[in-house]
Amino acid sequence: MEPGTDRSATVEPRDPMPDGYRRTLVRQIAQHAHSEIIGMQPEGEWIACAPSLRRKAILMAKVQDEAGHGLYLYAAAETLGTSRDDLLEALHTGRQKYSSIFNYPTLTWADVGAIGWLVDGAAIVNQVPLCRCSYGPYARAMVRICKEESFHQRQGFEILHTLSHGTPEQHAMAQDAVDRFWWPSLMMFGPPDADSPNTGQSMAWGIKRFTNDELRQRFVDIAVPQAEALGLTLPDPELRWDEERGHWHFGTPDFSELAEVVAGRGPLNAQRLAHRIRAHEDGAWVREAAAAHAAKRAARTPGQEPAA
Ligand code: BYC
Repeated sequence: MEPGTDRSATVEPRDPMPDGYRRTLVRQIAQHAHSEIIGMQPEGEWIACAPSLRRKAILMAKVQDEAGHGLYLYAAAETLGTSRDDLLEALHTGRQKYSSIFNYPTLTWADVGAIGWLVDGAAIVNQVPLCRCSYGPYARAMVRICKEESFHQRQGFEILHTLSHGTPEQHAMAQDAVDRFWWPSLMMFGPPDADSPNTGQSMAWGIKRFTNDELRQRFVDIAVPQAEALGLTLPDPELRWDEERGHWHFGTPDFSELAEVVAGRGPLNAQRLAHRIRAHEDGAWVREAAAAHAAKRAARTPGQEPAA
């Protein structure tokens, strides 16, 4: 049966599946995994400068969660017959992408709040439907990830709420962060439906459950009242309640900027990738030690093959 035809059944790793379905899943899950680990960088930079011990502990836990999400997702991609080494090689050589949002700088502490509120908020809207994705291992990974993302979103909201209700300088800092992260957050949902080459087939296969524009609208509808609760404004002069549609009308993101960032020409693309490659090289000794340890254990356990 073609994947996605029976909405209640999942496709499992050993089931037969069309090559294109497998390729699309590897592309999307790998891109998702890469986003999680590259996404550790913009916030990780603020761990040492967090304004209190409590904030530091919370941020460390969040950044560590992102590493965990990367792990679940690489493991899900591996069930499709690819290897972690191949996926990382594809990231490091630019053959596979990661989310555009992580190519923007985090200039102030308020940016950590804006990432939690807007970026994790957008991620939740995108990822909750993926819990019902037709590929079982991806859907199951998303369930746990979404639970953790909710905590991330709340902590971002709380940082911004505190700043927004603090001194005038703190309020201005929160507003500036939201002004910079609003449009890039809307771009996380991808190009408009009319220019999205993959959406139609991915929806037919039950990988995506909603289009890019549908999810973008859902995100705006959730964010507008939350911005009001924060005492902050969103930088879109076109924003207005559309009585007829029952949705917030919003302006068009600059999709040429999204195309530039996705093509590798965003503000920090080169820096993010260079940092990732350096971290991978610095971690070589850990991978070697882990492999040697596994081989030693396997040699001691009769019937078990040493790890490659
Ligand atoms: N950035 O046909 P389309 C997180 C690419 S991490 C970069 O609509 P599709 C978090 C797209 O790949 C959040 N590239 O594609 C972590 C395609 O190129 P290729 C990450 C983008 O796949 C740490 C081309 O443009 N979430 O939560 O149907 C801290 C045409 O697009 C982007 C996921 O990865 C973009 N924004 O739909 C905090 C979710 N948009 O591959 C938070 C899973 C589009 O054909 N992914 N492209 O050369 C998805 O849901 C889908 O892949 C997308 C794109 C909606 C992103």
